[in-house]
Amino acid sequence: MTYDLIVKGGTVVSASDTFIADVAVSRGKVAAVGKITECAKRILDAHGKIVIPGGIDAHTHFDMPFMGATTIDNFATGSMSAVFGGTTSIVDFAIQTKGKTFRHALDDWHRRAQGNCVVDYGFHMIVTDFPEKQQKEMDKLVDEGVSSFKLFMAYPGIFMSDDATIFRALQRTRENGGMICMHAENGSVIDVLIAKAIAQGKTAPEWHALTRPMTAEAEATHRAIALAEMAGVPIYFVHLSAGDAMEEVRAARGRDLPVFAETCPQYLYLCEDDYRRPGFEGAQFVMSPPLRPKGNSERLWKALARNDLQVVSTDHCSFCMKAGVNRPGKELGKKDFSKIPNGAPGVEYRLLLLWDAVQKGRISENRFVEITSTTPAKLFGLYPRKGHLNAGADADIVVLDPNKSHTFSRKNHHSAADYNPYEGLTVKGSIRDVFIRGDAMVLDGAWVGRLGYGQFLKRTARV
Ligand code: DUC
Ligand code: ZN
Ligand code: ZN
Repeated sequence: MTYDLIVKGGTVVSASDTFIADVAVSRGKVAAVGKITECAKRILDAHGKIVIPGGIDAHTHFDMPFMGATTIDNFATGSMSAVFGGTTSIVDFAIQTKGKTFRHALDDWHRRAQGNCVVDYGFHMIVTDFPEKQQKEMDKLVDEGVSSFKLFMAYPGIFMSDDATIFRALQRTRENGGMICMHAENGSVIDVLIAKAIAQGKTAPEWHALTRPMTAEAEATHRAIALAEMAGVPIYFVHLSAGDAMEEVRAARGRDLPVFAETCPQYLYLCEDDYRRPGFEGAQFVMSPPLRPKGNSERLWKALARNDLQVVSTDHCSFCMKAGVNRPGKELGKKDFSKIPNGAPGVEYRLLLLWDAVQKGRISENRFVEITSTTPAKLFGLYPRKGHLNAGADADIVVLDPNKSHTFSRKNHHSAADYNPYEGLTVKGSIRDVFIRGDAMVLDGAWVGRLGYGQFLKRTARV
């Protein structure tokens, strides 16, 4: 037997175990894990290195039009950024245009991704309109592998759905096995607070945070849990930022409700003070929900360790600070924080930021794999194809060098964004090699892959 690849002698970390082993790959799949004595076309030495399943980022926005701007990262640059950060699969958000079908949006997003995306990709569908005919279309999408749907309780007039619409969508997933992903912030209250702040001349970036209080997130989280409970279905909260919202999730899970939530590295590593950086620099961090006051992140770290939060995704949504040709940037909101396009880059930094948390003893190495790969695979219909390195899984393999440091900077990241939210931060750990379905994309930190290599992931419905 000659394998295509053996990753030799690394410390293999799974969601449950850590052990030294060889990983053999044949025809794009993990063929065996253990002491492997057979030959291979390629042997990669991984002694002293960490070998993990490729990261799965269940929350990216590549090529996203929003608030009068479009993200600088399309599926080519966004996925390059992902793969250099050890993420081998993403689930991005297609956006339904009001009055149009899901199909229309899906075709559009397939066009954006196909031939460009390096990593394997699936889609969630952002629901902006949900009349009777869309309900039937929702069932079809689930059958086609687009099995999750994002609804917004924020952004009135753009994305926001009322409670009746949310409840109808939740009820439908009881029939079709889809999962509702919720952006939980009370958008109506936030709009009142924004209007008041602007009328009082409070226009600087920090007012983005001050007009989107924690309670607005906690209230919406509580309400959405109640709606899901009445519909009798699971619910998943995206980009949970506030400790108070986390407590709502925790309480619901304590009542054995199928409630799940992700947080994002920005809510763990940055805080509200970052909005007060000199000049307009704070605009880098304008995203929704906003960064929270110092001390909040400690609550999220504890919740992650306790499994009150289950996933860390990034909400990568990379608007540039400076405008480019035909491409407005965050400067749109120089005189009014509410016009700053919401979002920041993140897909490339997630694994190393969280590996740093392993070094600091915040989470175990197994929990690190669980929240970055195994659980997102399970919740979003990618398991057992992805999310682990047992025989039969896709050979999405990341080799991490735990002894080499990495300094985050816009000068070395692969996103096209003109800033890095973690500029200058050094962590212990570096992504050395990345394979997707057995093919090398990054070797020794250098690009060896092919643009457009990524395949569409037809995801399964909930079981
Ligand atoms: N939040 C952001 O910051 N950007 C895109 C959409 C969202 O919900
Ligand atoms: Zn959102
Ligand atoms: Zn998002």
